[in-house]
Amino acid sequence: MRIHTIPDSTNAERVALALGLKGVTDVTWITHDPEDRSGIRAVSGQELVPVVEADGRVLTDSMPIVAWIDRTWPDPPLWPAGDAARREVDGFVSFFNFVWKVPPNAIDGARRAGAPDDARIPAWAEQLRAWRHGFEALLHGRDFLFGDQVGAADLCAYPFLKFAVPREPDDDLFHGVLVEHLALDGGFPRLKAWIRRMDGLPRA
Ligand SMILES: N[C@@H](CCC(=O)N[C@@H](CS)C(=O)NCC(=O)O)C(=O)O
Repeated sequence: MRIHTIPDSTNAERVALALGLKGVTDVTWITHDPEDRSGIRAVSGQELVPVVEADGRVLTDSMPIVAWIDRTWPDPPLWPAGDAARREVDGFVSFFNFVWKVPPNAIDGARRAGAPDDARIPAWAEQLRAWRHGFEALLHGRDFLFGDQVGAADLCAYPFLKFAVPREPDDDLFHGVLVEHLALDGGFPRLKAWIRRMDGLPRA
């Protein structure tokens, strides 16, 4: 399997974690220059990573890729058994991708557009801080977001939420937004412990 990425890609880390948990090691990572997407476009017809090439197929979009990994290597399962429980996890993934990501992307977009004084930034930042309570609540009485075993919801959220805990600085502007607005302010002990637990998982 070949996986196309860029340095420190959050969405590609979802895939690295899924493959690591499955024990899949036959993976070649191809890291592209973020400023030159021509190779990614040539392979997949679009510019975002991760892109997986496997069995003559080209797959894009990290969580559908994680679902494909789960179907291809069923153990350990990344989604719970039962339609209702699966749907709950899928609902979380949709929330995370289509709702939670909006504020950090909007703040990042405003900064890149040279509008760091955009009046909407404080509201987006406050929304990000408020959502920390929801993650803390999901971790009451269990080690992972939807149960005692790591699963798709954890892989989906962790590469972004990990910036709540100080780590090696990098110069990525989007990561900087997360560091600034997810800081745990000395609270959120379950969220902090979950990030440390996730830090220790294997990656392909
Ligand atoms: N929905 C896609 C989003 C992929 C995505 O945004 N990838 C980022 C890297 S983490 C990227 O390629 N960004 C390029 C850009 O914004 O120009 C997924 O989950 O894979």
